[in-house]
Amino acid sequence: MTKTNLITGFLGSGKTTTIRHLLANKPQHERWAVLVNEFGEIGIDGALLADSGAVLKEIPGGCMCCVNGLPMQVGLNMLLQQAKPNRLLIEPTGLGHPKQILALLTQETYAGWIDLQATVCLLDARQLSQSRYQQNENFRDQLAAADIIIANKMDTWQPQDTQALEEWQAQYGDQRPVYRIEQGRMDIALLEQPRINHAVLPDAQHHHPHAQTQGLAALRLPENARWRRALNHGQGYTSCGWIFDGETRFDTVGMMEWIRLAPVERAKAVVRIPEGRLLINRQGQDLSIETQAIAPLDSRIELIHHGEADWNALQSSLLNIRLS
Ligand SMILES: Nc1nc2c(ncn2[C@@H]2O[C@H](COP(=O)(O)OP(=O)(O)OP(=O)(O)O)[C@@H](O)[C@H]2O)c(=O)[nH]1
Ligand SMILES: [Mg+2]
Repeated sequence: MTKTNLITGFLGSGKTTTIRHLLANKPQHERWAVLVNEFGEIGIDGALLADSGAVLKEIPGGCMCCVNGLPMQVGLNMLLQQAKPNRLLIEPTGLGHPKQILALLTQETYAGWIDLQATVCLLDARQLSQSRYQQNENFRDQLAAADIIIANKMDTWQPQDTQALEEWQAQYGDQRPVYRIEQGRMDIALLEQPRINHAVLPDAQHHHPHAQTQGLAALRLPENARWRRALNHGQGYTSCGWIFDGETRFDTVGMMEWIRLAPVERAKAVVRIPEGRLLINRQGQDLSIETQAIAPLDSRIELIHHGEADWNALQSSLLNIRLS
């Protein structure tokens, strides 16, 4: 049986950062796998987790109603049967609703395969006092479905955020533990906690058409194409992602500035630069940048915003920071 944890949390709360931390601290003799589903069509979290020593399966372009279908099950079955991992960590999209995925994991089919342990929900306490998050059904349901709450990004909180967290815990905590951490550094032993919370969640709203979803096809470039873009929308959010061929290189400083200044809520990129690879991850003002000497096979960029953004204008400036 594969011990399995769902790692939930709203967009940019620190799920991938936490999974990277957990993988870096896993028992050496154990094989771990990660199943990651992103809202954006161009998968980037996979690249962020690539060197972490885990067996990785990415399912891009979705929200729960879609991933609960075939791609999710195929990905899950492949991981369980081929990799036979000791532990599986599942990162659903930050805009996902946990009900469907918990229903899938507790299906009879998986009874002999999956030992479902604690569901861990990442929370950025700053979001508790913003009505846009408070009123978001996914944000609330992710917290309601959790066994363990990990309040991340402590370094960024003001006294009113700590107070909002304490108030939230008193009102909705339901005796569940809330741990305060930074940079996803949660105690790995918490994963062993049992799943005890069987909160009855409402069904997710299913009215979010995927007009331009390209699914797995977005991961590949058509023959002879230098780049393509893919859009997704749902739950009041839109995403625009670009994938560029392995020959395309970007100006390093230009790319960092483009990501920093893009007028969107969430931005991620793994791109080829003259020095090798540039990884940029931005949620609001939280920004992390890494460079690595090994060049990536292609370049991927993903932006996510609540409501519409001027993707064409962003695309024009992006195309201008390519090096010839
Ligand atoms: N200041 C600060 N930034 C953090 C912390 N933890 C994560 N971040 C940053 O927050 C951003 C989002 O982190 P991710 O781990 O990618 O978040 P995620 O929940 O996986 O995001 P999605 O998969 O897009 O929903 C990144 O820029 C991280 O570097 C923290 O403790 N403090
Ligand atoms: Mg992530």
